Amino acid sequence: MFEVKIVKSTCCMCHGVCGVLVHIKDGKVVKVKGDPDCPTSLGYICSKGRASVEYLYHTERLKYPLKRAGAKGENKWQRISWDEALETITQKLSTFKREYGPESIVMSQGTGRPYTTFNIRFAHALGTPNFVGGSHICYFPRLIASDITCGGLPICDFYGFGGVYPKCIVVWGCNIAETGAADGMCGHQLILAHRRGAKLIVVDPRPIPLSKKSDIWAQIRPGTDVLLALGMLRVIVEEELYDKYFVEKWTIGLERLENRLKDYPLEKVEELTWIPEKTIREMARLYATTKPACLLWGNGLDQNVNAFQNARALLILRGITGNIDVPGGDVFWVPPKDLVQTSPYLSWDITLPERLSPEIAKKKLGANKYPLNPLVWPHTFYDAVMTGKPYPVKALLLMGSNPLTTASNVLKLEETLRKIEFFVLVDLFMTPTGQLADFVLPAASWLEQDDIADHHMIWCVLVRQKVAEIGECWDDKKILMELAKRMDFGDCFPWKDVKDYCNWVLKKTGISFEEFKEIGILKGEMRYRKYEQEGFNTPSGKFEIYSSVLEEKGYDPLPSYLEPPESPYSTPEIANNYPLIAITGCKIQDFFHSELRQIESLRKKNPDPLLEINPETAEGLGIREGDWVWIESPRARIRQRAKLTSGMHPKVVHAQHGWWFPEKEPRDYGWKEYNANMLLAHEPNDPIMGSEPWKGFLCKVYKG
Ligand SMILES: Nc1nc2c(c(=O)[nH]1)N[C@H]1C(S)=C(S)[C@@H](COP(=O)(O)OP(=O)(O)OC[C@H]3O[C@@H](n4cnc5c(=O)[nH]c(N)nc54)[C@H](O)[C@@H]3O)O[C@H]1N2
Ligand SMILES: Nc1nc2c(c(=O)[nH]1)N[C@H]1C(S)=C(S)[C@@H](COP(=O)(O)OP(=O)(O)OC[C@H]3O[C@@H](n4cnc5c(=O)[nH]c(N)nc54)[C@H](O)[C@@H]3O)O[C@H]1N2
Ligand code: SF4
Ligand SMILES: [Mo]
Repeated sequence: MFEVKIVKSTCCMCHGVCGVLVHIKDGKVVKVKGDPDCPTSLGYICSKGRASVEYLYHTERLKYPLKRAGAKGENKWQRISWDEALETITQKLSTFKREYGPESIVMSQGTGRPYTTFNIRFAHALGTPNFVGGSHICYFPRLIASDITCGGLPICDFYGFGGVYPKCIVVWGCNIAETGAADGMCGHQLILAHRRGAKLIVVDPRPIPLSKKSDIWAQIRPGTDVLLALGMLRVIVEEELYDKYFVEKWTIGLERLENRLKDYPLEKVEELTWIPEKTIREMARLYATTKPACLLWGNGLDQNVNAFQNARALLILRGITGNIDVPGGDVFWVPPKDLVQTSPYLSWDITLPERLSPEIAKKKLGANKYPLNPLVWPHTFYDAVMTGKPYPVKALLLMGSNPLTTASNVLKLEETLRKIEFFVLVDLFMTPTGQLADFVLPAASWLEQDDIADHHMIWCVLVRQKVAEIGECWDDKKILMELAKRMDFGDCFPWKDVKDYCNWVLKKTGISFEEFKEIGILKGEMRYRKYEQEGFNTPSGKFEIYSSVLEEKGYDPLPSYLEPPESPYSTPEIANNYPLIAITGCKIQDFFHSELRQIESLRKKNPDPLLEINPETAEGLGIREGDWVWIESPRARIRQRAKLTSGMHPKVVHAQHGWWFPEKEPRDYGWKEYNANMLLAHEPNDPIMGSEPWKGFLCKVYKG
């Protein structure tokens, strides 16, 4: 009989925020359970976390480096050693750098991962300003709007450090109570906060578990959130429900906002948002008069032409009600002291001149297009590869993304990936995107990594421990370190190995990584109302209702509304033929974007892609539960199975994203026939961030 050894770690089957106990028997991981002592998750674990063991030992994992042996996309591969892979990649990249400049090499990744800062560091060290990603449709509209409005990202204070819990919670375009975790928070905390008796307001076009429990559910027309927020602001200002002391002392621009609000009478807001005026008034009063209140926001706000102004309006709601940085409100976390979380090479803003030569920073692809977006807008990258303008783009180093199934304009992307001269992908599995690569390198899963998990800089860091090794899979951090050493910038990665790096992060705290493994967590010491000592980190030092940064960049300094570019109001002639409004890619618990389709326990529960549709709408179209249906947008059509969903708005449907079929014959794994991303438009988009209307475009549905 072997003893079961239990190791404390932090799950990372999603963004990773849950403390877990990894059970090891006879040198093998046998179970992963929630850790009740972990304060971020309190024992919570979701279906993905439980499936970690299946994921770790999955037979289809990539286990050694692969080099393309046939034509691109032909699915012929040759096994090679790490040495050969790294040597060839180094030679290729060095040649491009020398002959075409570092800007000819593009770095990219998908969603945020534990190695994100390493990746950006690599880009800086290499000297390329071109880091391509989906920042514009995820998180960054909220992050950058927060930076310029109040100098940081406010996050719900569910933990009671200040002796108070939220008494009113607004959940706006965010479903983490169901999906599990996002943006540094575990959804379980939201459920607990609600159980403590807080009032609950939900703004979501779909019925979600929390909308059923809410005091008010605003079933909004997709893409009109900024209007609803302006309506609420109008009530709050008119009825003088705002925090007069805070507004007077710590904000600028209320008068100008008052003027702007005149353009948004509640009848107009009601007509366009589909939320009755009475409900808007109730929401505004409940939120503004129940203190403290916090507001949790999500992807439902990021993916439309109003993304940036949505975020601005929701920040102003928090600001004028005096809920910023107060116990139980929306706070700026204080991360643990003395932890080296960043370095001169680690910054979201890869174009900061002191980090990159100003000459080359100016060469960022589309530099003037969306100056507040630190990343390159993907479509500018596709154009550069296809046309060779403004300069030749030769290589793509893509870590952890499957954009053929998660991005938009995917047929153009496919051409781009075929055309680019050199394409390296790092992933755990072969994917549709991987099919087009020249090299595919095998990455380690979270159970094969040592790390200090920093969760978007919240109030603590947690330990992640390496407990397994699969084939020749490498931690992404190690891959970048080793590649940097072979290129000419090893000095920017001055660590012997990943453990050495972990010790470097902890150095100033006085504890070693070995000691940290025992402790498991380091906490920051929370302080509230920090602005009273430090002001807000904005040009005026105040909370900027009227944004000086937006004014300077030539954008609207106050929230304003754009009608979705494809809607019953803006394009009635298209709506005649495409009468329904589609939202896409609302996350489900069992999958992470395009991932985990090959994990049997999870796939069994979700064998096919689903379209959520109101039962009466379905009946009118002759569609029954489980029928295969066509979903057609003005751009393409795909097939999914109907899931009749009572409570869904009769005019709105939801199509799942990220679908491909690992079990189908490569080469294409069926990604063009079933995935909602085929339907998307990428233009017109948000003027500030380039956010695209993936939630809220026109479609029709019929039996197929
Ligand atoms: N229609 C529609 N599309 C959407 C969305 C939507 O709402 N609607 N949501 C969007 C959002 S919010 C995002 S963030 C993007 C995400 O887009 P992606 O990041 O492209 O999504 P994933 O499917 O998670 O792809 C990640 C790939 O990385 C691999 N991977 C996982 N972990 C690791 C790791 O540790 N190291 C390495 N090297 N590889 C790893 C996985 O196997 C997978 O193949 O999708 C977007 N796509
Ligand atoms: N299980 C699981 N967890 C995940 C992920 C995953 O793929 N799977 N992905 C991770 C990532 S990268 C991210 S960014 C987060 C995202 O997590 P969330 O922020 O929860 O994002 P979504 O599920 O895309 O959308 C949230 C809600 O917005 C609603 N919504 C859609 N359109 C609108 C609209 O126009 N207005 C409003 N008010 N609401 C709207 C949807 O109905 C949905 O319920 O989740 C992370 N966590
Ligand atoms: S929510 Fe995320 S971190 Fe938590 S158990 Fe699920 S996959 Fe793991
Ligand atoms: Mo995301």
